[in-house]
Amino acid sequence: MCGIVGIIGQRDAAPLLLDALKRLEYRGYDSAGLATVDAQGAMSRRRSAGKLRNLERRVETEPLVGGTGIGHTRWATHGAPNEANAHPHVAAPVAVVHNGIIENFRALRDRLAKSGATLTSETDSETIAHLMAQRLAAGEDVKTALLGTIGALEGAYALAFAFEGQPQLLAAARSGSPLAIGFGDDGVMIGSDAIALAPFCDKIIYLDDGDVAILTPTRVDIFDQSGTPVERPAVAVPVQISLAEKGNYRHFMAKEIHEQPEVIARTIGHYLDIGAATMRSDAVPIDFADYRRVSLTACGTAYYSGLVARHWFEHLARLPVDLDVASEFRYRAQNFPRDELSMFVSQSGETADTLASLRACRAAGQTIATIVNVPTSTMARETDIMLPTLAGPEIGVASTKAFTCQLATLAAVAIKAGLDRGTLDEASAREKIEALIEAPRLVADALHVEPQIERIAKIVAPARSALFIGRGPAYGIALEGALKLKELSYIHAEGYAAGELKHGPIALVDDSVPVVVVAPYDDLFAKTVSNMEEVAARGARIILITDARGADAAGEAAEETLVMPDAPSFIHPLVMTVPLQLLAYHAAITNGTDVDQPRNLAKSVTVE
Ligand code: HGA
Repeated sequence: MCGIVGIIGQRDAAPLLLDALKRLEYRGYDSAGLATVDAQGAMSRRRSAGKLRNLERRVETEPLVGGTGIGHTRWATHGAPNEANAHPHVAAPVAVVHNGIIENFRALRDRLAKSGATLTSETDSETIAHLMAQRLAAGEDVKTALLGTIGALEGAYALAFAFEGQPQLLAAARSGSPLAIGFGDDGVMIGSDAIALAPFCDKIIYLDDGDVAILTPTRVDIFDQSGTPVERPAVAVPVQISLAEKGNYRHFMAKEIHEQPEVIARTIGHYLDIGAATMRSDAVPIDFADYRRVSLTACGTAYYSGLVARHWFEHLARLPVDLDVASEFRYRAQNFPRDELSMFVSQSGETADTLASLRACRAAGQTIATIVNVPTSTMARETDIMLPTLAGPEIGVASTKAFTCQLATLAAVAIKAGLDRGTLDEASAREKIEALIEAPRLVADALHVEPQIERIAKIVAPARSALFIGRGPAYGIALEGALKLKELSYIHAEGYAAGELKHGPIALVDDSVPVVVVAPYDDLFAKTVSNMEEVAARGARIILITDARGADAAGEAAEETLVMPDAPSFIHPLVMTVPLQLLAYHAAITNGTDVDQPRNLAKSVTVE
């Protein structure tokens, strides 16, 4: 959340900064701003509320000169998303852009106000510019001032600074929120992630937590918290990152939904020897026989992958799973015994709560395994065992292909756990592996229901409220379906365990509430159908998502039935996810909402 860029180059910085910000807009898009410093040292700033294109227009009419500059695209945490709160914040001679939350900002604001500073925004971030400016005014050099400033901050930050009067200088710091420095033909750059820097840089350095950096055109000096110089390795920018384009699709989300057969296949190929239908022995370097239970922690969509995976681990490996959302788990983590296995799931590998949970488990002496889509991310670097999802860059804010790749990875890991623990014999493991190998083909088949879903989306789109129900592995999928619909179309949607409906939410049901029933033909099918009948009896408009056998056995209650390809029950969650993604997508199109950048949301949630 919040995208940060900076550059010291030969050409005008503004177009490059805007270009890099476009690649970061998925991290926040409620306002944006730039500050540049020209060759004489004069600083200018442009900021705009709303999307980045507003800033672009502003810069077209009021151009910015200067080869050095910083930029920001914001997802507001403190203060409304208006121009005054947009970054960069300036306290002469300092301009700063910030990603994160300064938790002690009230105390800092009070202190600054008492010392005569005039704060012009409601943000926590502006305090950083003033703290830095006061230290420089007191005669400190930039490095000392920066170390002193961050010493006063509590919370999380990635920071980039530019300085009036210093056209060849930028500074940066990170704690909690990610930050990278890149080197390219256009100069030296700062960026929140490799995606921002990919077109400009071949090599990047990731700052570690606590690092500060001083950048000039010819050198980058990095120091740890104590001011001691440190070296951080330069890594090549992953090539696939530069491929983050929409292609012929109208939205990134549509492209990402349709990419699923390919990226699931790629992910499965990492864990399974497809030809031999066996596990790749080195892909999951965990011996699950060593553990009596595991914890599984994630946020949002990734948490729902955990909900499905808990079912797999408990059924295939008889391994109890303590599943929690990371924002709760991080405050429980200290209660877990040493020598246990903690697993984390995150698309970006930067999710603040999940990262904090990971660190709490590490401090508690646990072994850490992380399922992550960005192999260069902080979580990927801090984990003991990295279990990659190979979904490629996911730009649409609502997660689609990352989710199904998380499911594919967790399915493979659960099979491994069953083998390790002797709860899954070779023949049963082979059956599961063969099922998983079928997933890309069946997901591709599932995409063929799109024309029918476009029509059904017109039933759902006008609704004020919708319910999604499922049981067993389909419960997590129902929750994910409800989350997708609310994220994209702003329709209130509740996901519920089908058996829970009668304990409350059934009170919501009338003929204005579509109820989406996720019921593949499995052991729990008949139970879910009973729950479907209960809502049908109360007038609900039912959309049943099932397969051919389910459609035959379901009776007449559903107004619409979406028939998914027949699939082995193990991979039902992967197949059943597709129509829910398409339903949310087409409901959003019908309602005219912004599919790739839904209101109030941002990707890569780097604040608590
Ligand atoms: N707290 C700052 C930055 C917000 C942020 O990093 N969001 O992800 C603000 O509200 O401007």
